[in-house]
Amino acid sequence: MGRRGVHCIVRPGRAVSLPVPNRPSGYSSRKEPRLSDPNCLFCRIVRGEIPATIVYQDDQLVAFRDINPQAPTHILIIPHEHVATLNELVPSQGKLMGHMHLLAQALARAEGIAESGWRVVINCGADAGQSVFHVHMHVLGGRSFGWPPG
Ligand code: DGP
Repeated sequence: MGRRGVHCIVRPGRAVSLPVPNRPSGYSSRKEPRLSDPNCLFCRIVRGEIPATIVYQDDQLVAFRDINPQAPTHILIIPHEHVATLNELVPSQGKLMGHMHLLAQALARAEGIAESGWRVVINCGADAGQSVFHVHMHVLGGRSFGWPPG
């Protein structure tokens, strides 16, 4: 049990080796991420200032149920550190993004949707409908989804 009675459903800190892709053009050159933004809603959830139904947390990530679920399972995974959008991601955060995907997989299993199918969505910017500017991964499942997305 962790902070506020949270259950860890996956074991944090497992070593993962991911292939390192060639650096694509347009990669951000910003080196140091900003750790926390006092006015950011999701930073405030990380700090425990705003309540949320947290299903997992470790020293890098928090996962909690979306306040406006679009499917029977709708969980948001966020990093502790403040990254506004995928456009601001820097190479040193690549492992963190891998960690987010592995947590999504573990949550899908825990929610019983791994076999029926599930979806990961990261909205980036206005045209994608991003409304909270702290990178977050939607983990959705428990119903059929259409394609292409609306
Ligand atoms: P996006 O549109 O990709 O930026 O998704 C933001 C999501 O965040 C949206 O599905 C609703 C959710 N959300 C916004 N405010 C809160 C909150 O205070 N608590 C929780 N649990 N979810 C929130």
